[in-house]
Amino acid sequence: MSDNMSNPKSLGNRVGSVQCENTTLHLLKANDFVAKSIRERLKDVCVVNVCSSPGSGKTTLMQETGKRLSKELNIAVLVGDPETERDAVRMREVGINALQIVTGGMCHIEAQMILQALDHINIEDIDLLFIENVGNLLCPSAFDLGEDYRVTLLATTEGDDKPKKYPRMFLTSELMLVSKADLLPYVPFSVDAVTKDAQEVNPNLEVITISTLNGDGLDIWCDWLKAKVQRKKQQYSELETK
Ligand SMILES: Nc1nc2c(ncn2[C@@H]2O[C@H](COP(=O)(O)OP(=O)(O)OP(=O)(O)O)[C@@H](O)[C@H]2O)c(=O)[nH]1
Ligand SMILES: [Mg+2]
Repeated sequence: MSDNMSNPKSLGNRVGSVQCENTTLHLLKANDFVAKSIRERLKDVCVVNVCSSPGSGKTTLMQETGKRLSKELNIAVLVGDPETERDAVRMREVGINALQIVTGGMCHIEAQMILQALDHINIEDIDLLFIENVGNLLCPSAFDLGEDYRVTLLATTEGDDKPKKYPRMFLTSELMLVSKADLLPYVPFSVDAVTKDAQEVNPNLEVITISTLNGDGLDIWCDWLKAKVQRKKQQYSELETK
């Protein structure tokens, strides 16, 4: 009996091609629909979607930001990971209101996950909602989560060639944070080169260089955030008075 006959799933020697419909596009359309309803719901909350490769320093940055801003702003974090609640635990340890979204192995957060999570936090009291996305420079870039701003961290240990290799992430971000700046003396990484490449991908991209270890750039980052929260509140009060 030929291999083809014994295994009904084998394609054997068949030749030709199959034109597959791109169902991912439909998935993204559905995602965008949910993202729009999140924006409707969070009209007076500034939402910042924080993206990066695994380990670039997202959770550590949320911890430091919480420590610096929690007296002025009510902050909550929705943190996505394929498995474990470790990041939410780390944030709660420093007093940040954090809810873990366990994606069950998925490499990104989708808008419907945010919508479900919103039912579990007291959103009325929140000024600033961070979403820590799953560590990945590819898939999260395609999913609008209803955020106002997308911020992408790129650590000095990752290499300065990443913006052109993963352009969509940088194209869809408002701000790039060059993280782990304290390691610059030890790694072959040029802030000028990465800024040039990233701004060739997205001329409107702002860039701040930070280190959570020695505090470099964190005041500039916090001022950036406070200005965005203020702007969102102003937009909301203008909407209300119309
Ligand atoms: N040298 C240095 N190390 C840092 C800095 N920020 C974070 N780290 C370290 O980098 C490692 C990863 O940091 P995390 O904050 O867990 O990174 P993450 O992006 O949240 O990681 P995932 O959630 O797994 O994607 C930890 O060992 C941190 O202590 C920094 O500014 N400088
Ligand atoms: Mg993390």
